[in-house]
Amino acid sequence: MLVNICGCKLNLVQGDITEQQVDAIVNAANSSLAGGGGVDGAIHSAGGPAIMAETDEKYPDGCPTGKAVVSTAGHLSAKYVFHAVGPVWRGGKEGEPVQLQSAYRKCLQLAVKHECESIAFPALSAGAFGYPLDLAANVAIKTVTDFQKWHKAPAEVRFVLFTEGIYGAFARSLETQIELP
Ligand code: AR6
Repeated sequence: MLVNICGCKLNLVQGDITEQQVDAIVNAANSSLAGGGGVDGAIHSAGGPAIMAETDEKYPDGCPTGKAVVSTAGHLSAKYVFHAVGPVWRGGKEGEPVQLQSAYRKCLQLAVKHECESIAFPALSAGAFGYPLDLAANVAIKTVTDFQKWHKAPAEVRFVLFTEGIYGAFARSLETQIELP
């Protein structure tokens, strides 16, 4: 599903984020940048050890929740990996929506700073971190569309959703948040 937001593309696809041809791929990391399962495991496995070597050296204290840091993409075709730390879901009253919005925004800011035309996001926090899928999709879509409206960048934001169910949740959220032609 592809829509135009003030001249920028917002694209929803079902697939594996490590296979995307984009300038920056976003990792769903944890605050110690220690690696793990899900997207994190897939990115380190496909990208090779250069990614962890760089994050260990540059960010020995890790990355706080709601922030993101940049590294090489190793063997991946992207130029960069942005390691974003979304919140662990604790019921929704511990600041999770603001933290999730912030994690997306930091990545979008990094994309502008590093002159990335295209960036691919997974559904941050919606796996091991337990954020309810529909709520996570609403935050993700709202944050990206607001950013593209204000900054007219990045030229393409692609959400890469792992299953039909996750894709469906994002597609429903997008349909309700924007007026489709
Ligand atoms: N491509 C795209 N999406 C994927 C892929 C993939 N290859 N693999 C899983 N997903 P998660 P989180 C989906 O758990 O919730 C790790 O252990 C998945 O179905 O990767 O932010 C880290 O080290 C879900 O919809 O990230 C952290 O400790 C979404 O990506 C923790 O998990 C996010 O799931 C982060 O948890």
